[in-house]
Amino acid sequence: MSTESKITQWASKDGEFRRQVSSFRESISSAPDAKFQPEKGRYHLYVSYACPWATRTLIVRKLKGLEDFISVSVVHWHMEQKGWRFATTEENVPDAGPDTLNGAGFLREIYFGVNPEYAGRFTVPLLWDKKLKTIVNNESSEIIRMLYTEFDGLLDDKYKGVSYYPAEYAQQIDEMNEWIYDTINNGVYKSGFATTQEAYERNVHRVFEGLDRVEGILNKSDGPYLLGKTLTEADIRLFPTIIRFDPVYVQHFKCNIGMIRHDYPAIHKWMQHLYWDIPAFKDTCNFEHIKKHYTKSHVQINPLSITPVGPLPDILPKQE
Ligand SMILES: N[C@@H](CCC(=O)N[C@@H](CS)C(=O)NCC(=O)O)C(=O)O
Repeated sequence: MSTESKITQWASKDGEFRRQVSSFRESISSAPDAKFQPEKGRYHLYVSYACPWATRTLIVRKLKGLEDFISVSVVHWHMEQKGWRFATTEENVPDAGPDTLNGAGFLREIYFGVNPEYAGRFTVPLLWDKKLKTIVNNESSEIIRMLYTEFDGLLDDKYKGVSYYPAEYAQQIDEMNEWIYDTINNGVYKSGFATTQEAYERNVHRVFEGLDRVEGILNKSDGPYLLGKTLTEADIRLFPTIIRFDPVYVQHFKCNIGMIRHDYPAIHKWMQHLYWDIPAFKDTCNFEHIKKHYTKSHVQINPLSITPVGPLPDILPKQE
């Protein structure tokens, strides 16, 4: 992406949004000759609480007990023309702050610091190596998999050997990830960023076909998770989209054929269980950042940047 092109210009000329492939694809690995060895305090995650992809990495960091191992910087929820930026101390933005590691004002400075020719988008999450002062990886689906296993040699027994991608479910998880990513995780963006009626309609129907399919799976599952009794990556990857659905995607991305709370009882129950019963999901969810980011950053969709108040509450309490 040239620095001149508009950061908010998401859709291609045909009106369809196509997500760019991530550029930094190295791995933290416990293999003896690996460049990026697992070490306490060596790595840092740059995230946005608004971003569903970054939130996956925060969920897994907490589930795996890695909070003392991997530090985090949270960007300002407002993404402007130059992309994600860091809040200054004076601004006093709740749950966001300066980049104390690299002293960057904008996330793009970190990308350019590693590669002055970098031509991609300046996305979160970004996994940073403090030792070699470089980017390890900026693809959430790969970052979470490193966290499942590669730090196990350093972790307490409680966390060791706990993988959210166990071999016996790997094939099922991969299959689910594929269509859930296409129709739901990325589907809401394809609906919301479409710039033609046709592209929007094609994609919004696919979002709800995907939700119908998930609803069917949860109805048949002996629960409470997508694959039954075991919490897996499939749940972790779906949750950040579902928790944003009613508060943001219904109105902002025009995914308004139905709502989770009114039309998808099994998905609703699954979401409420994850949020209310497992701290890794609730503690990494920040509705203020979520709601303000989408509605105030995408000025092509919402030129006055007014954030809708409802639906209230952001998530309903569990019914006992
Ligand atoms: N494939 C990436 C996608 C990450 C992504 O698209 N992040 C968005 C925020 S939700 C971003 O940082 N966008 C900034 C931009 O595209 O300029 C991943 O899953 O890690």
